[in-house]
Amino acid sequence: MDSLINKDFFPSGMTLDENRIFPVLVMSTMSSGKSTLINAIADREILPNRNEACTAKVYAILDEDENEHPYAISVDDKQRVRRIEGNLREKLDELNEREDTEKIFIGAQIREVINTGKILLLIDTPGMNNALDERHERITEDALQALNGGLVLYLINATQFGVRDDTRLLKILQNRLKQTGEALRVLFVINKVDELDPEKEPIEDFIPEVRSYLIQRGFPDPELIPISARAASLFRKALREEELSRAEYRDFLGYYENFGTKDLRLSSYKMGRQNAEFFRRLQVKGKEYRISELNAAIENTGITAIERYIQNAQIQSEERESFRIKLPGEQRREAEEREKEREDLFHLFMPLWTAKMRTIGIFGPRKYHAAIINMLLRDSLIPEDAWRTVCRSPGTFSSSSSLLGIAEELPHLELQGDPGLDGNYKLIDIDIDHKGQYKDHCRELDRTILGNYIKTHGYCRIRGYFPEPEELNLYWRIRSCDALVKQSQADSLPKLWEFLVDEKKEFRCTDPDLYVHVPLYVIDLSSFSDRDGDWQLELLLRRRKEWGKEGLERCIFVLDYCEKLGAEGSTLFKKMGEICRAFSQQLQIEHPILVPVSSAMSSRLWSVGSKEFEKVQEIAMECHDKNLECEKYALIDKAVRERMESDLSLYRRVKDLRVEIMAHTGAYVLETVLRLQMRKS
Ligand SMILES: Nc1nc2c(ncn2[C@@H]2O[C@H](COP(=O)(O)OP(=O)(O)OP(=O)(O)O)[C@@H](O)[C@H]2O)c(=O)[nH]1
Ligand SMILES: [Mg+2]
Repeated sequence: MDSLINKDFFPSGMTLDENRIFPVLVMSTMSSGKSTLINAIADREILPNRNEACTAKVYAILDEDENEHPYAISVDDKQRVRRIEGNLREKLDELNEREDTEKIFIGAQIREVINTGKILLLIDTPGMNNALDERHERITEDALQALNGGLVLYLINATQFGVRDDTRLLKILQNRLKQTGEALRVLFVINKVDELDPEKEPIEDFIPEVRSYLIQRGFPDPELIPISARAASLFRKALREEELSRAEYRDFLGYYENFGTKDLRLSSYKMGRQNAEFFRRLQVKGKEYRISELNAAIENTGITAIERYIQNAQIQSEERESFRIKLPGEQRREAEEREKEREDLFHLFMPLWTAKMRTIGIFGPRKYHAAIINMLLRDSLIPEDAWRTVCRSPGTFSSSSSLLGIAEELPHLELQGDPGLDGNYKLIDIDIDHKGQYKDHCRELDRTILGNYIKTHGYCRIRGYFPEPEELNLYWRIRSCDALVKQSQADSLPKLWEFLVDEKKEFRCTDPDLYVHVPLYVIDLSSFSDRDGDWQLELLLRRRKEWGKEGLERCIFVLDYCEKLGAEGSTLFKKMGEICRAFSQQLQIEHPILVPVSSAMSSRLWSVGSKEFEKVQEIAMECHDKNLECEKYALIDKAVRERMESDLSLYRRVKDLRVEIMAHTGAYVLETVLRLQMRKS
């Protein structure tokens, strides 16, 4: 079924999912105690109630389970909304009088009612008295028309039973029920029962009388509960330790006499489908008992309290969200805050590959970028040894430059890598589910087996399912793909991958940065100043020719193998200086982005489970001995550094030793820089 209340009951400026609302509308003739009853249920004096035509507008109280501080939102006749806080009682009295007020929404906790999938909306209406104000009838009728389902509490004033206005109002209710059918239920509440004179009009006579009156008016099986809303509201006020006025105190005493100590137990008179004959007498071993008396006795045994308790526990075990009325501005603000929070958390818990990213190309003279890729993937899935095995096995070795591509078929994630000067290898096809189990080709695959697979099968597709934030299919395809040249006309990268994988073809690749948005160039920092360094520079100069100066300036230079440097912190500092000089003198690049890392350490850390304290501690000691604090020496501009600092402080909130060391390996710095570069590209 659709929503129980029409959307147009709410002004357009207010966001409430009407499908989540369970409406309970209270209606009656004038001064029957509707507002008093609602105040008693809400356990606070929030609605205006007086002994004269009082409620003039529709009041709707939204039960916000977590909200201890009521607030209101007024809607005027032009559907403008305004939030009201502070002394609500006074302000609501004022709004009640104003001509242009149309409806008032109140957000307040109704303690004894627990919201489930639907949220209670208690609606107070103006009491009908045609002689006084015809508008009241129309307002009430409109509110009733908004209900497609839910519950109507129809109050019958015991002191004015059967007046003409009641007949009219019952007719209106009945017309609506004909339209809604079963979805809308009605409970008849006989109020002011305390005013009945027990001598002249005993309650057990009065209730059947009301019942037959309702049956005559076309309600064939009415459910009835007699109450005293005023007594309830005064007892609750006393419990809240609020000051009672003199009149209230007088009534309080009288009510207490009746309800507190003696035997006026109205709850035992509730008349529903099951106990319609509560006034009937039963025989137990020849002695007569009234059903209502037995009900009262049952109530007193405490069993019903347990039942209510069980019911509440059952309801509370359901998953519930808190609910609040929102106005447009607040909504926007909140959405922004939420987005910000989400983004922060995202940073904290999501590895880079789930971020919205573009193609990252990994370049550099070294063949073994596995550790760097593991670092970015926050995993150790790609076995370093496996790469070495593959690359070194004769016959699969090619002298051509080829491209290592790690791609995910979702459009926002691609990783490509250049394995260096040589390397012609493919990986296997494995499915991994989020529990780390490998399906399809190979079940309990460990990293060595993965290596062997790479050797024999020639290519690999690893598909992982990751549970958060939504299920992701992550595909990596790692294979030789010189094909990019031949297939550069191919309209989409995924198609190209498909082609390559299916054909198992090998092509030469001359333009590996074809699809790269953010180039990541890996330098071996530990050997940069010896002969190897000259060779590395030589390669960089070649890149400069291919990519131009801007190409290199776009690059993030990952200075790897920091763990191999000397233990003194100044060593890294000195090395950074050397690199900067070389960049400026030989490549004419003044402000390169330089991120020192230790991919080996980071990769090792990712391979250690977060619960393997001993291993983590071992790595921590090693980092400490090596004085490894890569994050301190990154050469990045000020804004990036600030972002990095705030990211790091966020990471450090998770007081986990692993996180702390991971920061020292430069992993998070690299992620931050990458994210910012990706946003720019
Ligand atoms: N004796 C007695 N008086 C009650 C009871 N409930 C409410 N009253 C009194 O009845 C008067 C009207 O109560 P309201 O709660 O304003 O009634 P209402 O139905 O909201 O009135 P309108 O909004 O004008 O239709 C007040 O003086 C209440 O104190 C009750 O259970 N017993
Ligand atoms: Mg009222």
